[in-house]
Amino acid sequence: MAVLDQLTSQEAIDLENKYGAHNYHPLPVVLSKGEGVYVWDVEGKKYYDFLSAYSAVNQGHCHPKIVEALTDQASKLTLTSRAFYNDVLGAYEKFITSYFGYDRVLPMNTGVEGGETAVKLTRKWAYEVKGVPENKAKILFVEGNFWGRTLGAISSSTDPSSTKGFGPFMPGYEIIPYNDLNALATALKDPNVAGFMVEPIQGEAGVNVPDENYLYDAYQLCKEANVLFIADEVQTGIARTGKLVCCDHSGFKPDILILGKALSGGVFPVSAVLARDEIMLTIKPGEHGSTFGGNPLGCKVAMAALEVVRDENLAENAHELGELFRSELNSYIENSTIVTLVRGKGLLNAIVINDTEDSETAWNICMKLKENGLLAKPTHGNIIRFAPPLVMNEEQLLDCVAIITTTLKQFE
Ligand code: IF1
Repeated sequence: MAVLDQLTSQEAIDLENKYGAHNYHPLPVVLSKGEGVYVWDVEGKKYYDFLSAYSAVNQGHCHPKIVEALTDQASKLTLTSRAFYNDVLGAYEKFITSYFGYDRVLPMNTGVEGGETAVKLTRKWAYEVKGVPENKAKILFVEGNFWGRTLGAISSSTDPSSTKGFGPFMPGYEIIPYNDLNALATALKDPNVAGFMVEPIQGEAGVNVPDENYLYDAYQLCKEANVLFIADEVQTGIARTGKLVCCDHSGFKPDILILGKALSGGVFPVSAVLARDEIMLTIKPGEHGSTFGGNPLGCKVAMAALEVVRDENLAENAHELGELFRSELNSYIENSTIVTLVRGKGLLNAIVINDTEDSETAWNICMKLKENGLLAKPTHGNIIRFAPPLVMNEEQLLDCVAIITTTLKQFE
């Protein structure tokens, strides 16, 4: 069979099993086309995408404006490296710093590179501005965090599936409980603490939404301790939770803002770290970067992706449809024996199945959802994350609610 022939689903799965690393356990569906809120498998079956590539396609699959930006630039200039200037990066930097309200941006590619960049900036700032003794800077992380798969990222993880077998780990990290201001206040007593990195809502941990006042009060505690508040908005940013970034719900601007995923609408890997001059200018020429960081292709795609968010009012849409989704699911939960709660903000939501973490129930529900035309995947055993593209309309959302509740009924 020539690999380029149209594969059946099973043939595609067999190829991955035979030739690829087994670092994922995907739902058995093989996608070949995406458009807006829909994806199609190789046999032509149509699905609602309720994962959005982990919130990377907030603007919908293959958004024409973003794809056009990609194809236009792709035939002009894709990559110069930062050894030379190009005619796109500066314009992008002006655009994105104005869009989010920061002095400067350091462009990278993946979300975890954004996190690594934020950690390096925080340490540099600690030594050059705060006056922490060399190599003594500490960064606080919270239990249940997830910011990627590099050794720097997993060194802060409390999840054995992220850490087991990958030691030894990065020093200078301290883990405190999430949503616990007393624990943060105690940890901030250490003068060597330089930063506090946190997801405004913990995605991978199961869409954990902290108390309403947590983020703002945490930010104030950091300010009083001269510690940088680092918001990992790789998953919660770009309108996903009903505001441009999730911290906007709490009315403060993080000292360092990390963006990724939907920054490019899922068309090209683009991440960004935004900060004020005092922090960003601690990194000098030759001290940090990446081959593709700030490439003209990614910059054009990101500008188009951000224009779509603004022009199509995706944050407002996510807010309204999120309210509707949780209201509909809460009505269902009143008479459910298997679903204990629905939680989230905007269109980042999850339901908790009242079963043990290692139960097959959530997986089996997702397999049945797939049969019924909706794709979602469990996170941590008994939690199912629901995160459709933010371009969804009310009729489509209610159609999805019907699919979800009809499917759940089969497990009651
Ligand atoms: C996988 C999880 C989600 C992230 C936050 C940084 C990153 C991520 C809050 C790193 C990435 C991805 C990674 C992907 C699956 C997905 C994921 F389940 F792993 F945790 F979304 F919840 N900060 N999350 O969520 O960004 O380097 O991947 O671009 O590794 O399986 P990245």
